[in-house]
Amino acid sequence: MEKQKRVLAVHDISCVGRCSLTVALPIISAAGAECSILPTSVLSTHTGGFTDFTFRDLTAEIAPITRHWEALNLKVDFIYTGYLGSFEQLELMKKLFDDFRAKDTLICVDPVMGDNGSLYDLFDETFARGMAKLCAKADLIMPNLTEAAFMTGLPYEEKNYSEDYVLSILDALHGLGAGKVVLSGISFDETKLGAVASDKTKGEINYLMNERIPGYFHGTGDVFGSALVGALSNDKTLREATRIAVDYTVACIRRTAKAGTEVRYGVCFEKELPYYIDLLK
Ligand code: PXL
Repeated sequence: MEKQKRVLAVHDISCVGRCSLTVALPIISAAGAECSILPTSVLSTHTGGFTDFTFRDLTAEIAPITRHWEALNLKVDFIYTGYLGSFEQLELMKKLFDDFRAKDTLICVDPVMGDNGSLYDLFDETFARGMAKLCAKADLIMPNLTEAAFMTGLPYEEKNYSEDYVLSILDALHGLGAGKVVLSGISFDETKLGAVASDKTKGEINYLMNERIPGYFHGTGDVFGSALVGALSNDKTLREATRIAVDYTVACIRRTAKAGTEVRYGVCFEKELPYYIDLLK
């Protein structure tokens, strides 16, 4: 029997709205990995499209929780961070990486901060610079184009950009420090959308595209990131894992568009889990 991998997912709990931990746990579990969690905050809903949401910061819990794990001599194969709510949490993540990085641990940072050219509520440009410093300590980062632009200081281009533009962003992202970059939200023509996976250690850049389904769908970044980490935990290469994450995310979006559900409640990823598991075979 091969050893089951352990992924530590560090995100908020948005109780309603299908993002962060309510997405990471089921998807990473479906991939067959053990998904341990470190919740960074608890919100009644996520912050996109809802007003009057509650927000309970859990920063004070992080050090005691991780101290207990250290006493257990806990080992993790992947650390996967997403939504972080404060500078203090960025600092605590740097310590977490130092404390739990073993020889084969892959540190994956999704610098969740924005989409479509703007930052989510509660974030600003100073935070983006702080997040860029956290990315320096990661093996793999997975920003979308908006987050990439805010972290590198390069302009955000909405459409009609060239491959040179994407290559310059990738270059700047690698410059932050990570050897592996998966940049999502890439589109060279109106009908296709996908991601580019760049593995500097191998000198490989691959574009993984699929159909663009018109509209904006909330929480897709977390579906994508979780599916990517889940696939990597199945020993897929970065290129294969990105292909799987793109195809699964598009299937979830297609199902949501057909169902016509309110997009702020997230994508219908659950019924596409069998498809994800098939992709992993
Ligand atoms: O899906 C990203 C995300 C995660 N967590 C919270 C959010 C968002 C995006 O809006 O608000 C709390």
